[in-house]
Amino acid sequence: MNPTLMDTEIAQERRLVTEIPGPRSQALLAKKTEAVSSGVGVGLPVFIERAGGGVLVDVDGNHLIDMGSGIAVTTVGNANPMVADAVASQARDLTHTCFMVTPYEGYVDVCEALNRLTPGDHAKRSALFNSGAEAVENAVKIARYATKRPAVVVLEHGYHGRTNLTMALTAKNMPYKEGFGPFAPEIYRVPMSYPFRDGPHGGKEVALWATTKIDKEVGPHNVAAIVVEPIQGEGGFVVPAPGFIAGLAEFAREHGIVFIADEIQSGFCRTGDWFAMEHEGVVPDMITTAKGIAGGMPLAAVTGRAELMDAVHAGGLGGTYGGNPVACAAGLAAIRWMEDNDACALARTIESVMMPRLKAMQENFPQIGDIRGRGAMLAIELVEPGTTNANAALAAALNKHCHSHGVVTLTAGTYGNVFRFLPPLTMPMPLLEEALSVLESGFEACV
Ligand code: PLZ
Repeated sequence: MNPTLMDTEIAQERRLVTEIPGPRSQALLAKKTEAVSSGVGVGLPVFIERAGGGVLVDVDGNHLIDMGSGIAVTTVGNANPMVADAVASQARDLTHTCFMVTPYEGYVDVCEALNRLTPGDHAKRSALFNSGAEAVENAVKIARYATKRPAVVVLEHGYHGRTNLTMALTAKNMPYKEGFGPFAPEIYRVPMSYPFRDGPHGGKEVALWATTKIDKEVGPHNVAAIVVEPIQGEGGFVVPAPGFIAGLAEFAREHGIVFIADEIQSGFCRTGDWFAMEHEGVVPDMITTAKGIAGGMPLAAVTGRAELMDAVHAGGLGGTYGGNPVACAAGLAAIRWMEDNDACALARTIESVMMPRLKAMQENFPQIGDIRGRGAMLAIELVEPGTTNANAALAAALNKHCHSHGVVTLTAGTYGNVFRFLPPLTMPMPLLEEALSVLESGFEACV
């Protein structure tokens, strides 16, 4: 492995020195309960102090294997030294001006990098924001402005954020939407290709169901944008069947609808390509990015066709912190790291180690109904053997087992029965193997 990948002083091992959570984490959890809104939950209540490579170190000194990257954020590794140096140096020079008041070069450099790296060789422009949800909101604003149309089409199982508009775009009620309505109007949800659950119906056929619904129930001339995740994130790493994304994109093109790829979770080398859309052979009109873009600093973007991005009146887009100089410096460093270290190849190596292990587990444990994803964005869907009936209880039990054995794992999916893997690309292979062994012992213990 390239030595820069392992540029951390943290011992790359799973080491449990207390129960999980340990006494100091438990004390902090009690403090959290008193200070933090209970609406903000935590998946695994160990308080983290340091992290790097493939390891999170908690306040009790436990070393945990990180199979989540803070939900696909620390793709270049946590506290990546290139990112940390760029952040420190930028923070000493300048922390903020507000780009809309007096600009600075880092913002422009991030936009140039995005215009260069995102799919398509057409003229592009970008605008920067703070969070994924904010990027999606702005993509919709721009599409509505440019098309002068109100409607937005999204997919079953999709996730786009927690703000009012993006909650409306998000499919799943609990925990994202319950009690938080009323939601923004003019959002229409159409079928998503879900190969594990679609029986004989292929991507083109499901795309036809979706476009027919738009045709009959919305009217394509009313639709500003179709927003899709090329691989769904929170929805359970659903990889649509071939032809589905292309079918929707073709329909969008025919009807002057802006085709928006939400690559907030799947982007920046996560799937073994810079962007998951490349695998579909589709060039979106607009793409939203966040998470992996800046190694943990809050940065998000909309990148799109110049004529769309330049349609909005000056002053129509912005925000106090969007494209903050420190976040931009982190983004540029993270992008440089991904280019220097061939991050896409690292993601593919992770897939090549994980896939055979997961397939071998499936032989022994028929509760694994489906294995899917690409690169370092992989998941297993858990079912009652021989059926597609969701087994959310097993997902929860496995998650608990992994947590108590020092592996930070995440679940996902509309039915809560998907176990997903998002390791940082700096994960040492022996640790990856060990995390899989813990999972395997979880199956042995739980089924
Ligand atoms: N679009 C595709 O995956 C964020 C959500 C975690 P923000 N996914 C993690 C949670 O429970 O809040 C996400 C995404 C896709 C948009 C978003 C929203 O990004 O940065 O969380 O706003």
